Amino acid sequence: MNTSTLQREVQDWQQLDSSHYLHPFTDFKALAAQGSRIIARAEGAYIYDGEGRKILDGMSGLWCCSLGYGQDRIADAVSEQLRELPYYNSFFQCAHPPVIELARRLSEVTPDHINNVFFTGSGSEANDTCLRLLRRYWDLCDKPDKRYVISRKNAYHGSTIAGASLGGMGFMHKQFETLSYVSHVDQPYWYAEGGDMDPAEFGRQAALSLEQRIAELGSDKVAAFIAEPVQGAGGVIVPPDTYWPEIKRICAENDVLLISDEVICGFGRLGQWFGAEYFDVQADLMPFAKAVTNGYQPLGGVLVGDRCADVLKADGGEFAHGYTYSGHPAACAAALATLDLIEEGDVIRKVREDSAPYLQQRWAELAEHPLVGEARGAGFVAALELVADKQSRARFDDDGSAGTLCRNHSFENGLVMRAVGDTMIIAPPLTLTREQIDELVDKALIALDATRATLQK
Ligand code: PXG
Repeated sequence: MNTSTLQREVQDWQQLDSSHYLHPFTDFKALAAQGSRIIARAEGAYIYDGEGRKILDGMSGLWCCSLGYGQDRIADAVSEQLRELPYYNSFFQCAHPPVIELARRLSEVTPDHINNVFFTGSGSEANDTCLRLLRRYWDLCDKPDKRYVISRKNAYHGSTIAGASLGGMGFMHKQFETLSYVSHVDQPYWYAEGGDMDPAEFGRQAALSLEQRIAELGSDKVAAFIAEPVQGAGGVIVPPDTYWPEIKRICAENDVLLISDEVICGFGRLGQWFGAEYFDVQADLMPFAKAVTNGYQPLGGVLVGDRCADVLKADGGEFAHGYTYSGHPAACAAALATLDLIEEGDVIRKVREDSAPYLQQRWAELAEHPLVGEARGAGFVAALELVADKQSRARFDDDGSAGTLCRNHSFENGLVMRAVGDTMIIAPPLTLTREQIDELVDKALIALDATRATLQK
């Protein structure tokens, strides 16, 4: 196909797109004026746009394609499963081999105290399921007053009513009625909120806001605390080392269940199977999604610790919850193939011992750039804070404009970086080679230089 035909095709796609397709988290009018980026295909760590440009995908799709694209084993597993048994449900005492096998495999890769799983179609549904599980669990424990779920400001837990209520995004809360029994406490975001405090002290203080809220509500009223091990969509916020040990203590002392939202951190992102393990946390519930199928099929779920599962399974009666696509055979087949690839490729150990330390070392070099106030990260996630003044950490006046500029320069220069306000974030495929890590950091640097040049105009 010659370029002019391709150009026309892209424009046609853009036209049809803005006429008929309501995108997620999108200003429809702005999109129609600008036209969407049409992504046509993908291979390895790269996506290709409608003009055939090759772009290193620093976000693994949307934090989900952790093994990169072109994984034929997953595609074949899905296709075979669709021919064998394309659908059957797990209601009415039915089950099928892929869902049972996946439940078994997940209990192998989770910490010892987690041996059960409830399947959903997404991370949001997984967090809805957490709320349903919590209520059932505490009712069965004869503690029906334990109703409150404490979460954190600037958390992201999905976009259903439950997910978005659990999340701590003010701009989302403005657009619907949040659940009355969700309460938000401080996040451990040292760079933005730590001021002159030292990070360790700040981490402790952020954790103590949970203790204080539990005291205000009464520990007999609090069901659980939910948190991402590292906040993802909020801007890759890596808590100070002091944070999680305090959280563990507070939950244990107050008999408050701990939910580790593993939708982003799960399946190797931090160089451990789960983010909770990276921080040495034993969670009671672990919602997951995304990388479990390498993004090849929509699948989520909640990994349920023995403490809850034992109660539900003993004399719990019917747990009146489930989705048509809970444990969809093709999605389970995709997950099984993904687990095979992770295990056979020794992916997580390689990330932990080799590629993550290299990525973090190279990423840290970006802190030298005049626009960068902080370069931070953990495992295979990382962030840059763009600031007007490094010394005072002063932001640019128009919050988000520098981030958007940098994101656009980055894309034009062949790298997907995401902007959260003026925080640039990456979560690239775990399979990046050292050469590709160099390419990523080099391209990020070019994007920073271009952003600075534009800002100075
Ligand atoms: N929990 C966490 C920690 C997430 O990151 C969800 C739950 C919800 O999952 P579903 O599958 O329902 O989307 C997520 C999703 C972003 C972005 O802009 C992040 C997510 C979704 C969409 C956009 O970084 N995370």
